[in-house]
Amino acid sequence: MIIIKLGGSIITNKQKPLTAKPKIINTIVEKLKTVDEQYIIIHGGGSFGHYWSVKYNMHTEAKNYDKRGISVVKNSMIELNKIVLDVFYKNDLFPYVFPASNFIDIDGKPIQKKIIEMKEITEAGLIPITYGDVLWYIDKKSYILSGDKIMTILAKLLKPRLCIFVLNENGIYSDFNKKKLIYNLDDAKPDVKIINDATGGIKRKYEEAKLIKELKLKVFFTNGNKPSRIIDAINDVRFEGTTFE
Ligand code: IP8
Repeated sequence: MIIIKLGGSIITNKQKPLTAKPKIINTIVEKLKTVDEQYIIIHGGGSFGHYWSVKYNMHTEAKNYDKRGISVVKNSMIELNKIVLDVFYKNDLFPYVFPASNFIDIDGKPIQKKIIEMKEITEAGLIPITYGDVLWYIDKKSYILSGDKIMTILAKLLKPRLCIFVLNENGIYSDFNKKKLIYNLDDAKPDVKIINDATGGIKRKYEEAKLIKELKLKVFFTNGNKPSRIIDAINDVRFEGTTFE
């Protein structure tokens, strides 16, 4: 099986609050129709969840955040998730929404049997779709759980053949300003200094990818604006993007 994370910057316009990119989502999903393997989708928050979490100063650390902030972040993620779900459904791919609160306990620990349930859902021909969200925590606190972190949580238990981060960039760069692409992350130093959202942007993705690699799993970073690259990664064809294995 494969786990694919659709980054918030590819499915939304990060410069415009609360603006999705349905056309791009659709071109990606059209390509995914050709995939003959089970997969799970995770998506990020982009100009929905991140827009509000930055406004209400909400982070990955569990705290007593503003009630209005908690509500509005959660609502906005439902809104974005619905857009994603509809695109899958309209393409005759059958999404099965699986919010993170289904498989993460109040103490932040993954609930194994619920994660295994996701695998069973894929086996029945449905596509579990989950997303970064605000989660409730002990002592009446809450925190932002990044979709990147969800990737590691699911990968640990499900041991997918591939973990693919779909970005609005070609992959991970050794120099972000010059967009110098790293093809193989094993022998290069990435430029991941830029942190432009509530959960750590590209730095967070890199940190999670390192953890996934330690599990002896294969990670790809690729550009969702060229969805055929996702398919190349799946088919193990030489592709434009970053590999970490
Ligand atoms: O975009 C965080 O998910 P990410 C989503 O995967 C929220 O980091 C609620 C900001």
